This record gives sequence, C-alpha cells and structure tokens, in this order.
Amino acid sequence: MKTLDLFCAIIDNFGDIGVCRRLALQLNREYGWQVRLWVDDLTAFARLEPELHPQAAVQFLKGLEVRHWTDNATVGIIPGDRVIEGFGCRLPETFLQAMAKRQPAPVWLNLEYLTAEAWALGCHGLPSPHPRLPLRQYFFFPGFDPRSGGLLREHDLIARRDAFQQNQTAQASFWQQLGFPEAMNATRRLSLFAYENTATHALLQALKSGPDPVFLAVPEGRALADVNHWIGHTLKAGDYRAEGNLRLAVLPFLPPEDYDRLLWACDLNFVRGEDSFVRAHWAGRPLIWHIYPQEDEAHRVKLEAWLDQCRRWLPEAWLQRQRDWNYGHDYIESWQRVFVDWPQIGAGSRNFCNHLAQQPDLAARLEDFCAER
Ligand code: TRH
Repeated sequence: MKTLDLFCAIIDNFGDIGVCRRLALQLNREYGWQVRLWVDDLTAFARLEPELHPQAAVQFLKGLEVRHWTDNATVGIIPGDRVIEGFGCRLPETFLQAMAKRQPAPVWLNLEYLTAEAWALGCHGLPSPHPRLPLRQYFFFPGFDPRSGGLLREHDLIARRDAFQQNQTAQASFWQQLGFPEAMNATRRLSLFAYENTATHALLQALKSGPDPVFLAVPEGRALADVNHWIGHTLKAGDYRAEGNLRLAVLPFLPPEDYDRLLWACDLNFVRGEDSFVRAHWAGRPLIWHIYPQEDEAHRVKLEAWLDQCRRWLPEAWLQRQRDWNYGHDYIESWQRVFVDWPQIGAGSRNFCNHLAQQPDLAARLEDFCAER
C-alpha cells in the first residue's frame, strides 16, 4: 500500500481544501493509498466536513488520517512514499530534510491550480531540482487536455449523476430535504454560487420578468449580498421569496455530496473558483463560471483559455455571457436570450461533459505518473 502526505494551506474560500479533500478521498478509496492529510485551518475544513474536530491534532475521518498542520507538527514524522504539496503551499524545512534522508526519496509533486492555458501543458510533469537537497519536485497541472494532469472525477460519478437525473422521485425528495419542494414546480432550476458581482442585479431582473417561473437557489455566502441588495432585505438560509417569475431560495452551505446533487438537479449552475467549476462540468448542464479574480487581470487570460476549450461545443453568444458575467456587464436582454437558445446550450454542455469524461481523470493520471517514477 502506497503512503501519501498531502499538504493543504487554506488561503481563503473553500477551493484549496475542496480539491485536496476530494483528491485524498479518491486516492484512498479507489487506489488504496494510505493518506495523511495536513491542513493548516481545521475550522475552515470543518465547513466541508462537519464531523471534523477543529481542535484535534490528529484524527481519522472517512479513511483519511487528518493532521492539523501547525508549526513543528511535522517534526519527527517519516514522510510517505509520495508527497503532494497543494498549490505551492511550501513544505516545512524539517520535513524536506526528512524527505531527503528517506531511501528512496518520496515522489514529490506540486499540485498546481487548474488552467487551460497552453503554457501549462509545456510545464506539466517537469521536474524542478531542490536548490540544496537531493530532491526533485514535479509540477502537476490539472487541465482539460489529454496531455495535462486531467480533472478530478470519481470513477462512479457520472453513473451516480445519471441515476439521479433520470429519477424524478429522487430529485423531488432532494428538494424536499432542502426545505424547498416548490422547486419542482418551476420551469427551470438554477443555482448561484459566485463572488460579489455587479451583474447579479440584471440577472435577477431578467428572471423576474422572464416568461416562465424560474427557481433560483442561492447558497449562503458572498453572492447573497448582491441578492439582498436587489431585494432590499437581508435574507438568510431557509428564506424564500417570489418576485414576478423569480422564485428565490437561500440554502445553507451544503455537504459536498449534496452540493453535487444540487448541481445535478439544476438546469443552469453559476459556479466559481476551481472545484465547483469542475463539478459543474460533470453535471452535464450549462454553467456560468465566475473565475477567481487575480492581480493584473491575469484571470482574463485564463478565462479565454477555457472558452477556447468550450468553443467546439457551445455557441459564441454563450461564451460572451461568461465574459459579461465576469466583467460585471449587466445586460438583461442577453439573459432573456439565453432561454431562447436553451436547447443548443444544453446539448452543447452535455457533449462537452461527455468529451471530458472520456479522458482519464486526475487521480488515475497521478497514479500513473507516480508509478512511472
Ligand atoms: O471557494 P472558492 O472561491 O475557492 C477559490 C478557488 O479554488 C481559487 O482557485 C482559489 O485560489 C481560492 O479559492 C483561494 O471556489 P471553489 O473552488 O469552487 O470551492 C468551493 C468549494 O465549496 C467546492 O469544493 C464546493 C464546495 N461547496 C460545498 O461543499 N457546499 C456548498 O454549499 C457550496 C456552495 C460549495
């Protein structure tokens, strides 16, 4: 059995731990790796795993050994066969020295942020020697291309999604369990997970004055501030409001498995960052991506690189909606147009998902990559 030390520093939001947790679980469940997951902020982690004890230095959860990554926590630890540094989080010096002493040295990877940019393909898998120690680190770039590190996708995910999407009773009981059975009566269901955005008001206005009843689920969080501003009221989890043809419900932060079901149950998902963005692809339904804003507008290039991946499957007008959303353009008419173009956008999104699902997933590529070394 292979042993792994996976390190995650939580900068802000949930993406870093969302990805690291998912990867750790999959490597353990599907490849039998024995995983020690080091996380510096267990309180943030506990939002995704409510059973986690934020005060415990060491605990076992869902087959994983979870360690609170504090100063000196790694002193005296013998590193595993493999070490993954999540998103360049920088390993402690003592741990690096322990890695250098180990024979053979662990296969050491830096799991990078997802990007569809061409330069990442050139860097994926490249080694980088440590300046002082006899160690080399490999860059591992997730991506949409068969030559990249791939996308996280559990082996049974698509089958579970299909079973859910084909089962009206399961969907009805899901909405019932969330406290909003009326979602089933709407013509379309949407979810809105995003950062603050000046374009939100136009979206809400378009849904309100749209031709059919639309149900919009808004998980508690940053996007809710814009919704509250538009509605002129402070909504909280569990609240429900009807405005014209818009039916608006506020959800609590869901366990990740329920969040997947929410994506599967909706006809259009607004997602953000990295992990929800990837999960929305696997829903096989249209998605609008709010990319994580970066300094010097670097995210614009990253957004265009993803749009290049979509172009074969989706109409140009839909790609323009992605730009409008990210750049805060508030075009009510364009949202109304979306419902007219729906069949084309829906079929294109499903085809794009099927195309991606034919490729090996990230964990499978990681397993092969490590085994080769
Ligand atoms: O939270 P994010 O904005 O994370 C971001 C990005 O990952 C970005 O790349 C990174 O640099 C930055 O953080 C620091 O968005 P993301 O990546 O979608 O992560 C959200 C996680 O929360 C994801 O795993 C899905 C999960 N989630 C739930 O489990 N339940 C919920 O109800 C919701 C709304 C999300």
